[in-house]
Amino acid sequence: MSVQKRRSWAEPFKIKMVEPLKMTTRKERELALIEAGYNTFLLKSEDVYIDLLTDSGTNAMSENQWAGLMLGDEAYAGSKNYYHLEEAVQKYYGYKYLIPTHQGRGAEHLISKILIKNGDFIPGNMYFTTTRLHQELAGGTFVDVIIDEAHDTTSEHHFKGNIDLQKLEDLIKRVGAEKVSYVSVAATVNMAGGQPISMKNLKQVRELTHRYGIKIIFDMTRAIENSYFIKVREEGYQNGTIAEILLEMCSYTDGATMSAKKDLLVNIGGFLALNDFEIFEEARNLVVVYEGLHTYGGLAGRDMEAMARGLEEAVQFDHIRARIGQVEYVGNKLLDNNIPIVKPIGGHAIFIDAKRFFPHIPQIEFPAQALASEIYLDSGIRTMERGIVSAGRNKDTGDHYYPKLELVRITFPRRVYTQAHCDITVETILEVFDHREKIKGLKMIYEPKYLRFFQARFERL
Ligand code: PLI
Repeated sequence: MSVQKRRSWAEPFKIKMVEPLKMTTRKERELALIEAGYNTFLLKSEDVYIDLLTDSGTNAMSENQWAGLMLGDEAYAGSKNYYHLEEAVQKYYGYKYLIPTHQGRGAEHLISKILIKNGDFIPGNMYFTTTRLHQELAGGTFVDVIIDEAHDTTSEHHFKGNIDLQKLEDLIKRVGAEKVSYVSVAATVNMAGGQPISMKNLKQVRELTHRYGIKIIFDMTRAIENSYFIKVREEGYQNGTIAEILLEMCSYTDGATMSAKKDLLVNIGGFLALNDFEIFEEARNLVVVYEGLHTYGGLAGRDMEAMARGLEEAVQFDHIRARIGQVEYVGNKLLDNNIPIVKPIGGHAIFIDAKRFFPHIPQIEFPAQALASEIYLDSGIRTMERGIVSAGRNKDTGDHYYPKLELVRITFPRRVYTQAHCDITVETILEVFDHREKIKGLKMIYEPKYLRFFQARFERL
C-alpha cells in the first residue's frame, strides 16, 4: 500500500516589519472590561493581545502597496491614483463607472439615497448592519430572503448565502415590482457566518429580476473570498481563475458597493461601482456633498493607489487559499474539540454559536456579548458579538429583533497573525468552554439610537 504524502500550503509571504504585542494580567483585563462596559468595541487597542475583532481595515499591506503610498498624487482633482483604481475596478470587477468613498457605508449611503423611495422594499440575503440602516434611513424596509439553512448553525449547505427564489418572488408579487428598489445581494454573507452565494443562484436571481425589471446591487466587500468558495465547491468552476469567477459574478449585477477595507488588503477605503450612466451621474453629484470630489471621495490619493495594488494581489489564488486556509485551520481545531461553531467554516471568520455554548443564558441576557467578554478576560483576545445586540430594534415596533443567530465572531485580519496566534486562540476558547456553566449573562445599561453594538454598555448580572 502506498502512503499518501501530505503536501501543505503556507502563506505566500514572509514578515518584513513587526509590531510588538502587549500582554496584560487578568486583573488588568478585568478593569479594562468594566471600563469598556463589557463591549469589546470600547476596549483600548493597546489593552488587546490578539485582535480578532474584525477583518475590516486591519490588513497588513504588502511592500508593493507601501511603495504605492509614496506615489500618492494628492491633487484635489483628477489624481492619477483615481484613474489607476478606475482601471483596476474595470478590469477585475467589470463595472464601467467608479465613485470612491471613504469606506463601504459611504457607498451604501449614496446608492440608498438614489434608488430607495419612501415605502420601498429591499430584499436581500440577510441584513448587514450599516447596509440595512442606510436603506431604512432612506425610507425603505429590508426583507430577508436568504435560504432557511442560513439561519441554522448546524446546516452544512455549501452555499448558505443563497437567496430563496420563492421568498423573493413572493415579495415582488405581494408589494409589486415598482416598490422593490433593488435586490441587495451580498457575497460572502457576513451575518450568516461568512457564507458564500453560488454562481448558479446569483444567475437565477438575475433571471428573476430581469423578468420584473428590478436591479441587483451587489455588496462585493468579500466577493473575492466568495469566488474562492465557488472555485472549490461549485461544479464547473474548478478550472476557473479567481479573477474570472469574480468577473462573472459581477456581470449578473447592475452595480456594487464596496468596503475595500476587507478583500482589498488596505486599511481604509471603499467605492460605488456602476454600469448605468444616469445613476452614476447622480452619484457623482451626491458624492461631492457627503464625501468629497468624485475623483477622491474622502480618500487620499495614496489610499486609492493602495487599493488598486491590493486588488491585483487579492485575486491571486495562493493569497486567497492561505487567507481562507488560516480561518479553516482554527475552525477545524474548534470542531475537533466539539465547540459549537457555524458550519461550514466561513471565509473571514469563525462564528461561535453562543446559544449552544451557553444554553443557560437566555437571548435577552446577551449570551454572545457575554462570551466575547469572557474570551477577552481569559487571554486578551478581542472578538465581536453578532447577535441580538448587533441586530438592533425593529424600526416600527421598537422591540429587539431576536435574531435566530446569536454568534461571536472570531475574525481574522489578512496576513497579520501566525499559526501560533491561532493556536493560542483555540486554547482560549477551550478554556472558556471548560467553565461555561459558571458564566452569567449581561444587562444593557446604555443603548445608543443607531448601530447600538458599537457603543452600548453592559453590566454583569
Ligand atoms: O465598514 P465599512 O463602512 O467600510 O463597510 C460596511 C460593510 C458593508 N458590507 C459588509 C458585508 C461589511 O462587512 C461591512 C463592514 N463590516 C465590518 C466593519 C465588519 O467588521 O465586518
